[in-house]
Amino acid sequence: MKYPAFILLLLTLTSCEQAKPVEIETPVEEEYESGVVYDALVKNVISGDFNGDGKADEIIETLISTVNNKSIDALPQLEYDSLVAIIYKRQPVLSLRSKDKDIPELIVTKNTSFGLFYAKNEGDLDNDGADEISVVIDWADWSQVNSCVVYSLKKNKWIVYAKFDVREWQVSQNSNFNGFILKNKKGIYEVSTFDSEINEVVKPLKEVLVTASNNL
Ligand SMILES: [Ca+2]
Ligand SMILES: [Ca+2]
Repeated sequence: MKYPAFILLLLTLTSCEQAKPVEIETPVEEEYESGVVYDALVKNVISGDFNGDGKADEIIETLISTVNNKSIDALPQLEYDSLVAIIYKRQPVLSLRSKDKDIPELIVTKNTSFGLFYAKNEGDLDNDGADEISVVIDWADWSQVNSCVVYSLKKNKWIVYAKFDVREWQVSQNSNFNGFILKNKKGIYEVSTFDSEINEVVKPLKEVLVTASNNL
């Protein structure tokens, strides 16, 4: 069978496009002053099957300045106030990225943060074959008041699956801390959250699920 030339061209272009590897745009690292001691900002790498295709995925935390589009990977050894000032100056975007083209970038926040305070693959909380991921942001602030947000990838889009109040000391002051979301003896998922009136409280996960309308 003979195809007209333009169809052959179209077929060639289409197959070229499919074969093209998907590359994540990697921002350039910040340049750091010589003679100044820097501490690395440790980036979380979270493994799991987040799109439910049966293959393991890796999601990598990124913190990129919107001022110069460079990755913030270290901070100088200065007082905390000065570090907060640097972050305010850099105006970073915190996101989670994967090399898998089926997993879109998850923008965690465009507000001032040092990255993630906490991240965990929570397993498949809603039994749809794909893992959920929980994160707590390391805000550039002076407060222990925070929230844990659970994300789920649905139809190629990240949605907020659950959200609840936490205090950072729940993690930092507990050497045995093994997660905000745990199964109880009956196999029901429960969250360790924080209520301003009754302090730390354990409640069923279903009570902190975010409804679809809140995701619009
Ligand atoms: Ca996968
Ligand atoms: Ca799931």
